[in-house]
Amino acid sequence: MSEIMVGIVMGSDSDLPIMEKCAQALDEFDIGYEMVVSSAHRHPEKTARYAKGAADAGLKVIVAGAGGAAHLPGVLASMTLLPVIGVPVAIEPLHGVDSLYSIVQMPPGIPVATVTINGAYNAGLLAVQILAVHDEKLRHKLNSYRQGLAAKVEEKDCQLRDKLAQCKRPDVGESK
Ligand code: RP5
Repeated sequence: MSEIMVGIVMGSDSDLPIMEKCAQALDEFDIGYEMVVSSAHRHPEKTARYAKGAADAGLKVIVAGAGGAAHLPGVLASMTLLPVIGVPVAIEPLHGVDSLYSIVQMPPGIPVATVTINGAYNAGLLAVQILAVHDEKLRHKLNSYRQGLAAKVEEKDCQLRDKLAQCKRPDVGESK
């Protein structure tokens, strides 16, 4: 089993359907992780304990997702020197705009790298990129991943051209 490098923390188990996408990205690159429920408001002591112990536990990056008054990523970031990536989770009634603003508006001095609303997959990829700074093998994997993205764009371009060619109207003067 891979060494645990990333802590995926979420404010509630109701965030799991979103935060699973972070785990999916990490799985694709064989990065070990743990998933934890903690809460900046409902269990601040646990949140502080986790943040303070994360580096000694061997973690290299924390990905934290929460919805509403989403203070979890910022509170974790205030108590560790590890990079923290925040995922604003969309919940009713403000659909994640509240979470986004709560996470992205950190004061100078305590940064949180914020991804888009429900952007847990990209949070996972960003964690991989951070780990890849000191891991050449991982950089190769990321390069292949990017090449795969480019290949998909080419494929879609071909499909679109084929489709357009099939429904191409006759040129002016060609009919009659
Ligand atoms: C936040 O409150 C959690 O991150 C979750 O997104 C939201 C609702 O939590 P539950 O009421 O579903 O536990 O702290």
